Amino acid sequence: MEIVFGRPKALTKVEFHYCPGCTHGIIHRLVAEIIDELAIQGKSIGIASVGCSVMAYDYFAVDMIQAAHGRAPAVATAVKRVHPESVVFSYQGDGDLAAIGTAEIVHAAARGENITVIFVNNGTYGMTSGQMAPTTLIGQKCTTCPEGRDPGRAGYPIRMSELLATLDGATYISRESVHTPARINSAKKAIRKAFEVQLRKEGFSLVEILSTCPINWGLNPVDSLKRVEDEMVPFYPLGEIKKCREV
Ligand SMILES: Cc1ncc(C[n+]2csc(CCOP(=O)(O)OP(=O)(O)O)c2C)c(N)n1
Ligand code: SF4
Repeated sequence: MEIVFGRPKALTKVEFHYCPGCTHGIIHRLVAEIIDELAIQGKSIGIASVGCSVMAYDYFAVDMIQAAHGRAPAVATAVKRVHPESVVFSYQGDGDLAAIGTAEIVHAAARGENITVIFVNNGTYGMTSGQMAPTTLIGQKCTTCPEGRDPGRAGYPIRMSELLATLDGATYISRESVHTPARINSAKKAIRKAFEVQLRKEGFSLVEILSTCPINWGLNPVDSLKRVEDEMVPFYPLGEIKKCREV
């Protein structure tokens, strides 16, 4: 019998540690499928950040480096400049990329570094137990804002993708989600485009993916997917924000 669905070659056999209902695992799989389809496993180098995905270095069957909080785009810059024929991607949460790593991501995009960023936005600091992130929605409860995020005290959530899209150095930016099968397919297409931009040496590409954190949101996996649709998507609209050249 022909096997039509299997584990991507670009994923190791290590079992994910993610909580039930966490969509980090789906996103890992999509990245790995694209690495397989583009046949770039041998020349891919991933930069894991901090946060729940810190152990991405155990999961992707490619060369991996782990960067301190927020510094993944700077590390990716160095790796790509030293090894321009490699395919370099960072995998970063919103606490990592949009808080302590704001400077690194903004300047990597502004410089038009030929790297690909996978930005996983779950609106919270997942690993450290659900503190407020720059992306936490107004009114969203978290351990450091138990009454819900109050803009008078904590300001407003940042739409990182729109912000980065204003930079001339950014070539391709899309916001995706993985809360339905159709959205998973769309996210996969965007990840492919982002890697293709890098392969064509056309500059900085980033795919933001709205993701769940059931354990810290205090919701079951099904209600977490519903929350993405009902609460996150209205504030973080899906689709390509900066289109690349179509080939
Ligand atoms: C310099 C530094 N500051 C703080 C931390 C603690 N820390 C580890 S993970 C994390 C939150 C990460 O959240 P996010 O990037 O949103 O990823 P998630 O866990 O939600 O996937 C923090 C604050 C750290 N590791 N390094
Ligand atoms: S804490 Fe949240 S982001 Fe981390 S693995 Fe669990 S559900 Fe996923």
